Amino acid sequence: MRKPIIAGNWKMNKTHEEAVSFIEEIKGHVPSGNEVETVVCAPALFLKEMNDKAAGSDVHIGAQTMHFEESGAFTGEISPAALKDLGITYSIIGHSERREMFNETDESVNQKVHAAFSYGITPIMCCGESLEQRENNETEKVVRAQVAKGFEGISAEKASDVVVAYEPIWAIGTGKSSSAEDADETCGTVRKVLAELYDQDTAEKVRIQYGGSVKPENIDGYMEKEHIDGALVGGASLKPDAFLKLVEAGA
Ligand code: G2H
Repeated sequence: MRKPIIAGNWKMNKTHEEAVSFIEEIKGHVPSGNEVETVVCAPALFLKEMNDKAAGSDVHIGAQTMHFEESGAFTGEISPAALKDLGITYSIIGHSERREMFNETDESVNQKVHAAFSYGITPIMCCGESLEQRENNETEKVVRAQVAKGFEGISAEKASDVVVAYEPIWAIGTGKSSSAEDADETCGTVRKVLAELYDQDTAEKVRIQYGGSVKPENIDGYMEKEHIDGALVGGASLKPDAFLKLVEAGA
């Protein structure tokens, strides 16, 4: 039985004060960590204080990206060692906005997945096709390649701890969500690829989230699907009441 995982991805939103008061507001109301894993992925500048505020609660704080090197001449980057030092235990890796705007590739995603495990960070590894790829019937091919490369060199034991977020790019922040059936079909493809790369048992353990315009009104349709174990949520994760509804739907 896979434990559902609902993660907010705030992207480049909120002030420091808003970030901290969000945690204050939700932390006493999230369902128990036995029912659902609750993660808030926030801008790096706010992580320490959010994590301090979340201490002792069922809310986990995550980064939105990280570098694969521990330290060095990487101006502006976020070190996985620094995240570990702050007690941060999740990071989104290879979000399509990072792939598109910051030149992240399947190869760097793979390096980051390896680095995440070296620093005790659970990777939330994103994959998903563009509108053009979908229209050319390339969804399976694209997602297959992203997953195969992303997991390269990762042992079966570690692989089962990776969270995969399937986010069709055309559904991100556009208000156009993928139908639950289509999303489940592609999440099923991800699981099939994992079974081929490892074995059925490992594939059954990996949690796969759907992401792309998920909101309180449509999350139930995704959560009831066989291969969907949670959601990575952008816009609708910014308001405490909406986020709490999403987490409750996941439980
Ligand atoms: C997809 C998602 C969060 P939104 O990027 O990762 O954002 O829910 O706003 O489409």
